[in-house]
Amino acid sequence: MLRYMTAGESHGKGLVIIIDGVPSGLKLDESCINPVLAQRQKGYGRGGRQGIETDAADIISGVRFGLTTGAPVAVMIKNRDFENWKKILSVGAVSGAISEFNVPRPGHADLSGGIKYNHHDFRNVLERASARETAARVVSGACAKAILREIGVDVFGYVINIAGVLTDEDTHLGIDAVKKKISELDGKYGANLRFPGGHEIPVIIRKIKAAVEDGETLGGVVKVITSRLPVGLGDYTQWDKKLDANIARSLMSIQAIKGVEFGLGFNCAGTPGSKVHDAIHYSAKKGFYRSSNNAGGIEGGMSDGEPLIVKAAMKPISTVRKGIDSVNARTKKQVKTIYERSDICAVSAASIVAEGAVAFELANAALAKFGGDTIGEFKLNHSNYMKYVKKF
Ligand code: EPS
Repeated sequence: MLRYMTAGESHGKGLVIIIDGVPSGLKLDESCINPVLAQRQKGYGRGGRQGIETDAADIISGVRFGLTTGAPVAVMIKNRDFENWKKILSVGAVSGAISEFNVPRPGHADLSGGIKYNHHDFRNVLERASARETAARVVSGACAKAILREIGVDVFGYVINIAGVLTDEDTHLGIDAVKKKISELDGKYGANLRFPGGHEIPVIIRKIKAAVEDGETLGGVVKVITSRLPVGLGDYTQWDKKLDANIARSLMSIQAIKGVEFGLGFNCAGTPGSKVHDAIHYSAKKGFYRSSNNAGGIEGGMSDGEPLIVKAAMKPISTVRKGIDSVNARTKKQVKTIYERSDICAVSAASIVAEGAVAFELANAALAKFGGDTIGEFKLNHSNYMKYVKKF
């Protein structure tokens, strides 16, 4: 079983992730992780913090001579901003007054977390709840993608909607064509939005600029797709083995995600059954296949052999410069929230995090199906299974 845990505060010394259950013999080094960390930092609309950080993975265990050993993989990412927060985030006791963060931001973990853990200084909550933690999470995604690559599976996350400006230009494109289009558009506009609709990018840039001026923040929708995903990952026989359930849980655990849908998703509810369900066909070359993919590649909690299609909606970031009504937890006075610094729009970053979350669940399901001690065993079992599927 593949699992991970993270630790670390947004402005503390750094972030740590331990990934357990990585098979031995997997090629893994910092060069598999750092490009993804860099991607996560990009995207028009990110705040001043990204100018301070240059996220870099430091692998501290589980890898020898560029190959995993089967032992837990531990990775550290330093927070460069810690230099500016040494006193406020000190592990040891400090002398002198430390200013408290007493006004909870609606939409953030501040108030519920403060009540739960008895912190009137919400700094103790927000530092851990912060989306800074997603830097550590993409490490597990990069590791999962390296596992999936061994059996030819690719996973890609991108953006299809920012603040209501959306595109469906990706709908009939495969993963490679979507990647190519995004790379061309990111090169052309330099906004790194990971958005595949050329006409809409200037509109989105204008919207983000307006949000900066208005002291607002913006949300959006990310989409994750796959290629060459084998049929039969996940399981219909028990609730906690269902692939869609596990992917939904992983996506919902990402900061600011408020909704997840597979394939036709919520639109299934108003469409008749004969139009929702993907008719089954067979050809000697392709085997069983579908002429549509409203299921988003998952039926009965298992991959059905079609590409996975899952979307996640991100709410606007809850640190809003124009302020929102709140209450000072010490004085109980009604006040506006206080603004330190924030991103305006981080949907493109969320698409990288979502890609990693989906990859993680797919790698976990693939290891459950094909065996997870060594990469050699994993690949052999996958290849035998694919021969069996072809003959079925
Ligand atoms: C975040 C607030 C901002 C974001 C941060 C998430 O940090 P700061 O308060 O330092 O400006 O930049 O995200 C990251 C640092 C990151 O690397 O993604 C929050 O409150 O969630």
